[in-house]
Amino acid sequence: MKFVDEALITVEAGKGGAGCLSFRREKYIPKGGPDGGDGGHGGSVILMADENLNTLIDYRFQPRYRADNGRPGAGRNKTGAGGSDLVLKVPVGTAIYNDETNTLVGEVVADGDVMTVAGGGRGGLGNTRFKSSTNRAPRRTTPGTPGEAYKLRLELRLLADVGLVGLPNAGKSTLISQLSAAKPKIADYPFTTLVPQLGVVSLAPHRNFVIADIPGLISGAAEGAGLGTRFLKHLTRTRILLHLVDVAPVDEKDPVEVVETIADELEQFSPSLAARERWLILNKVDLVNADERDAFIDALKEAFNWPHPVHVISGVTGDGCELLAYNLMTRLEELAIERREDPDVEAAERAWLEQMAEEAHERIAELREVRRAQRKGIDLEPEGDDDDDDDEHEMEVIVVRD
Ligand SMILES: Nc1nc2c(ncn2[C@@H]2O[C@H](COP(=O)(O)OP(=O)(O)OP(=O)(O)O)[C@@H](O)[C@H]2O)c(=O)[nH]1
Ligand SMILES: [Mg+2]
Repeated sequence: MKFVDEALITVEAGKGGAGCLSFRREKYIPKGGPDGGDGGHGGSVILMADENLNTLIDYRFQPRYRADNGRPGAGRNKTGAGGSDLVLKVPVGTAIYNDETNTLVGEVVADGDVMTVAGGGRGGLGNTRFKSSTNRAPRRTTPGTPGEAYKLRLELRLLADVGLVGLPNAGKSTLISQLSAAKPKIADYPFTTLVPQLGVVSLAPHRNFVIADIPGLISGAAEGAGLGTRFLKHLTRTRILLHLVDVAPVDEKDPVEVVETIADELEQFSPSLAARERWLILNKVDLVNADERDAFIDALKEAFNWPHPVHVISGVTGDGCELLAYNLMTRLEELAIERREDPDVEAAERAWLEQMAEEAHERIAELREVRRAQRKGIDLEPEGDDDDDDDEHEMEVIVVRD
């Protein structure tokens, strides 16, 4: 199924039903009092997180949603039936923005989380409500109030503990397939991975974490080169990033420079994401001659002078991968304990996550504007067409093989 991580939808809650104007009319009771019931409440539109979903594709096909109206009240003081709520299932990790004000409405981050995004209108009052000692035959009723209506932007940001970054071909997908049961496509050309993939790394019962593989970044990614940086938003919920680098690339590029390039792209996308704990993974060591390996790696480590852990692995042979998984698990557990034990750490982490989400959201909105402007310049769009969400564009990748 196609991976879609943004969708623009309109939601409209149901109107409240009108209050009823009615008087008792019964045999032998010539002047019965008022008996008009209230209208029913309108149905609300509710989003619910469902762990079985991992794409927002359905919302591209069907962008408009309306909940039922409440039914009008009736005589004999009968309240109208309430309109049913409309429950829309979305993937876990969906953030909801009001598209007009560009503000975050909320997010659903655990299976079954619900959020009312448009509240149903209130039912009107029937004339019974207006009965008083001075007015025994009120003819007054109120109509129901309208339901709330909004234009919402849904943004999926996947939930993972560890995220992979690196150039295309660095071996990200190979590593995730080595560590987890995920079976991503692996090939010796750039942009093999077109959409994010998640893998669960299991060390023991209750000791597992989720790792996210995203499309590779290239120089200029922040301006949209290659697949661009938009998939980086899927790393904004992670705790640790792994920066993979091929230590023996066919083009013989300097690994230190390559890593700096990617770090610059990260920085341009979101400074707070770039400042996240990022481990350096020197990959493809199997390609270095066994007798030169130690000296080569030592020299590289010195050149990098990395502030966080450095691991030397081969995603293909599996060398160093088990230790990497173990150290990641241990570090994630350590971070979780720190958050649990110190409310300040927890608050700082929450602020950090929010900041990353905000920067990602802003950056992607800017890129969307750039794309829209580019398209407007290239082909003439019909007036008023603001259907800006055809990310299908971005899935078209030209692979250059030499
Ligand atoms: N010799 C060797 N080759 C590797 C290693 N890891 C990955 N490769 C090869 O490198 C190529 C690219 O690997 P991928 O895992 O597809 O790389 P990627 O980073 O996911 O690339 P994109 O999806 O294009 O961003 C493939 O031909 C892999 O077989 C390794 O540790 N050693
Ligand atoms: Mg890949």
